[in-house]
Amino acid sequence: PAESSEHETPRRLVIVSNRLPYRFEGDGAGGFSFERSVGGLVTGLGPLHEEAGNLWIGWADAAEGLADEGRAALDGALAERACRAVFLDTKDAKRYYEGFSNSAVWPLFHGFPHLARFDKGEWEAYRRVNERFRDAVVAEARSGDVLWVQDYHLMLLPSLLREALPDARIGFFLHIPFPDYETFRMLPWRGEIVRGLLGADLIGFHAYDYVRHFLSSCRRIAGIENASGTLMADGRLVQADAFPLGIDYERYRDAARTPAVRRAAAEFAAEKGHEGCKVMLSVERLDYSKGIPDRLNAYDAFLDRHPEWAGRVVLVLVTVPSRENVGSYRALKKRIDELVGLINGKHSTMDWTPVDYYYRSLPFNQLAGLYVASDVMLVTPLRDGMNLVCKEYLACHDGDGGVLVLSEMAGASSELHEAITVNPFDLEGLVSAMEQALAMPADEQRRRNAPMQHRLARYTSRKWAREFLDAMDETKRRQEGLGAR
Ligand code: GDG
Repeated sequence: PAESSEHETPRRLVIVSNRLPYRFEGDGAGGFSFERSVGGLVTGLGPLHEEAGNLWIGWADAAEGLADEGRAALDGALAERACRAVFLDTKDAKRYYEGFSNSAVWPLFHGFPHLARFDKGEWEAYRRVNERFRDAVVAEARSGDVLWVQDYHLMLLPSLLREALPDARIGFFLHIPFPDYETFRMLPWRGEIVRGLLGADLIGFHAYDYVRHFLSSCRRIAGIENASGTLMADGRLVQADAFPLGIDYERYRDAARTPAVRRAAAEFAAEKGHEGCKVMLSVERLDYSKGIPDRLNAYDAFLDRHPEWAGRVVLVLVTVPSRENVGSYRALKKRIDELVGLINGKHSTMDWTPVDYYYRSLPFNQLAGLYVASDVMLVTPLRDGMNLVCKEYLACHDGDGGVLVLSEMAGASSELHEAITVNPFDLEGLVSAMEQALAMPADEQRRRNAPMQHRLARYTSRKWAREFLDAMDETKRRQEGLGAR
């Protein structure tokens, strides 16, 4: 009987994340231009947001400096796109985003504690911003809505919402790793974060390892035990579980077959003089978690040891600008610029440059064209919650070869074991992986890719969202069965 009306009238889904799924710019005359944002989160949730009736609430980061009138105009334009903006105080926004989120949580959760800064003022701004988000969500929420909070910027929001809307359906998904207890305990506000998350009914992670880490922190920090991921927090049943995010497989598979993408791939090879070269590709936000210098050092060592590959291989390195106001990102950019310069200076010949380097974001067709044109995809992060680039590459090579070299530190590696797996800290291992990838026979490439492609085609981002939302329904039923809220 509990099944009843739930499946007859779909509930409205309210997605809440740091950023909205659009970038926008004012034209100075009260109008705005919008462009879909780039990033893992939007790739995953975009298709769901586009379904009728759903809503996305996020920070209007480009709205600073807009007067009330401008904000009203922006609100109107966003409403047409099923979005609602949260406006933040400029100083708080900086301390919350560049500060606590990206200078404390991001480095710590990715296992770079030496890069983490724990600043009380930034923590307080993080709390205030989470409260601003609570106010924005409460102003929009209708009874029956599913409130789905996304990611590490908003870890206090589930419990803030729970206080304001005790009966709400609240889900939380973390897109980055949850670190082991020994790392997490370094955070001065670890108790507040754990309790903040426990305001949700369902807490999702990309991988079981992250679930285990979270549960162990609940036990050791808050004294809350669990049975198979079920916890009791303040007398309320909460479930933690793994939901590995997939991609919109058909979109990439089909894009790879369009004339525009085929043309982009062919032009790339011809114009850059890469004909006759094997292409190794890497694409990511410029981020220290992605292992870019380690990969470049390995490529340098590979070229040292394999002069026979001179003029026959090129590494296309696409780094997308990210968090440029955070010091550690600027330092990394400098280091990568230098390394690319060193490698090209050392190995180039008059008609061959070993690293083809881009520091910008590419339009979708060009990105897909690059995937198609590449013989080897190097995805070697030092730590990555999931990583979608490796999945997109395989989808663009549907039914075909192409070699994926994948870090065992990416969440995706637990699903993609037919790839060449590497420890990204092991220079020798990276060099051997490059050798193996460049020499792999075509039939072996296809044999390895087929089962991975099959899995990715089945477990799409839409399926991910559906499973998460079904698990929320299930959690609610169990709560009702217990007579708990
Ligand atoms: C976080 C977690 C997790 C990249 N460059 C361009 C471009 N992209 C698109 C890719 C892909 C997305 O951005 C990147 O997603 P990733 O998953 O690889 O990495 P993060 O941005 O770090 O995402 C990650 C993810 O959240 C989802 O939960 O997997 O672990 O760190 O879709 O295609 N798109 C275009 N031009 C580019 O230059 N158009």
